Amino acid sequence: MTTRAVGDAKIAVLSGGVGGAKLVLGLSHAAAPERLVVVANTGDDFHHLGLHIAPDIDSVVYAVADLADQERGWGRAGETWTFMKALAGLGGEAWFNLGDGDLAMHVERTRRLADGETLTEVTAGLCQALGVKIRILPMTDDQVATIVDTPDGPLAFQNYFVRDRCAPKVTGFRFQGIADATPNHSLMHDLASGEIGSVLIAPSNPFVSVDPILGLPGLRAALRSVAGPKLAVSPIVGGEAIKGPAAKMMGELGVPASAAGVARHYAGFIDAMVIDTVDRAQEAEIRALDMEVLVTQTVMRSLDDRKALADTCLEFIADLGSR
Ligand code: FO1
Repeated sequence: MTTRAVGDAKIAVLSGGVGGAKLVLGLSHAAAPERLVVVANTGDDFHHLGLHIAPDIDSVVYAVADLADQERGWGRAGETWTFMKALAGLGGEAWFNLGDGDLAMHVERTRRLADGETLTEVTAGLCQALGVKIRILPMTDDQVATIVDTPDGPLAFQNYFVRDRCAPKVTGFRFQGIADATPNHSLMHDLASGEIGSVLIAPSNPFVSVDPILGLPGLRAALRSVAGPKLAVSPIVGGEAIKGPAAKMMGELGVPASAAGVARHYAGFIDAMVIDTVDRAQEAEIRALDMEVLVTQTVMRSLDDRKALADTCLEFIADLGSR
């Protein structure tokens, strides 16, 4: 096994959709493409209208390809909705919005999968077509489906998230198929050969975006054994999620919706947290979990914010690695 200096080695970035995609875009400006190995959650993937939809992969790909709709946080900018309107007019299932340009992504992904390519190969092909140079890997090529448990029974993730607008109370999560799934082969190869020098958990939902990745058999241990720093950027700022239901979920699960609550969730796996300046008061509580803490501006409104947070994370990784 070769072990490179942390400052040169690859970084495994664990990411969900919206928040994670913003940081990945910043990182794509701040680091050489060959240093980044983005591992995208596929627990949100589902089959809909005969298509394989992979929302978190696409959010990251669109962000880096500069195609993302910044307002919505998902799908493409400048979309048209002819297909959706026609589908609704036929009385079809129109609760999940597929823009015309976005639709092409799902049609092409589904075709390639049916032709026998793995999701890793399909994603690499789509990235190449869109000029994305960093490696974006699905967490697994196998099917894993996030199930949201509620007092009224289980819900498939997109039914909970989009159809029911995250309204049902959450009592827990399950990741169907995870016990039989194999973590991404290319990632496992890089981990086994010592190519990965650090692990960065993007500001994504800990329960439904990051836990499915860490729950894949053997992956948590393989990531934990990376020699360099393991850190997370808190997706909770001032008690709220920047976007999405993370804070609501934490409240319903009886976990404090705070940066410290996120740190506690990852305790024993990570060595350091990046938290926002508004959460400075939680620094001591997080340090008591045996973690280093970096307090900085983490809210990414502009491209400059994304690049600045990426630069800060890279400097923190180099600093932690040199101690
Ligand atoms: N999110 C919504 O809130 N409403 C939608 O209609 C919707 C459509 C959609 C289509 C493609 C895609 O890649 C993502 C889409 N999302 C939509 C977002 C998606 O449900 C979430 O980003 C993730 O699954 C949570 O990370």
